[in-house]
Amino acid sequence: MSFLKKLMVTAAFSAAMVVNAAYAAEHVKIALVVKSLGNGFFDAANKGAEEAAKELGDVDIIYTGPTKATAEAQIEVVNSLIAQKVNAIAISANDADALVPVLKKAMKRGITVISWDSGVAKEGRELHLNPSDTGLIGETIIKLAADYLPEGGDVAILSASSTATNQNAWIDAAKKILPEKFPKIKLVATVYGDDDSAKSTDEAKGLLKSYPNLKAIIAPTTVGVVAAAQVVTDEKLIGKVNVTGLALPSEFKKFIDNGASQAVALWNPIDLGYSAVYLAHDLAVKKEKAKPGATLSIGRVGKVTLDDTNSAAMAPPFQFDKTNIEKFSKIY
Ligand code: RAM
Repeated sequence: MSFLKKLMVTAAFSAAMVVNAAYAAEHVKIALVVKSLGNGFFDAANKGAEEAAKELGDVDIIYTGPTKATAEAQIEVVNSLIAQKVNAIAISANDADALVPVLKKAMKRGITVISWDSGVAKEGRELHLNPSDTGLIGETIIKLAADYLPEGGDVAILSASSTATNQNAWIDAAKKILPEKFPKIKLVATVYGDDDSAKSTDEAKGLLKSYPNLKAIIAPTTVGVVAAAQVVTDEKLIGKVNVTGLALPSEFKKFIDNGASQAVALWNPIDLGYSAVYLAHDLAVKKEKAKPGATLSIGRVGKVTLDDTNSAAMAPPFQFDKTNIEKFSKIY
């Protein structure tokens, strides 16, 4: 190789090195850790995460989670993200406390940690983003059943896992307002389908068997609500048992159409993933600091203000029924 050619090759090589180094230095690796993979709700959140990454320009998203919605499996996932030296972890937790030690370890190594959707206890993250106000969701899930039970009656809850922070908080809130606001509604049982279709199906069948007078199944989980509506459909109980709760319109439209459900609710999961990435990014690049009272940007979704536990809520949920589910089912 001539001297000149050698010089050109070396120059091109160094330029590439500089670009790579800049890329590595500037790109913020944000891991979106979900309760479990294969859940359409989280896939929709990931769409929003990718949208935020594109908009921010300097973000790479690592979408990850265990196959089963357990804290133990998520601890393994987090350990591997620490080893990969990601810049930020945004987690929807399967347990508020069990993940604290591993997330503390991540923070000690300089990784920004936030929780979203399903929270981690205060000491295990910098901030938590709730989809909506917890009390409002608790009231909404009962109202969704009560609206179609003017005479009142027995209802049961089919939840996700028994340690899920978000569902437990909504159920607590629902139980609190029940006696005062919905005196004719009687909550006879709460069971757990672990955000697993097969387990949720079994639990829904069990409820119908144990409580023959059941008027509604309330499933505050997008996985459980589909399983319950399918069981009510298969057991020819449409018109007798109303299935309601939190559902992804794209997965649930057929059960509004066939009458297994009158109405369900949810916030926008795309916006939730988008907002989580915005927050994780701004903390990771030190543009913002998480502290009580701080108002932080969530891009096109707006702004949130942190409370004294460094938590905030994104937006109120929407209700879906025959009049609008078609439209929303095309979005998420
Ligand atoms: C399931 C998950 C998620 C919850 C939704 C409503 O997909 O449990 O955490 O927010 O339902």
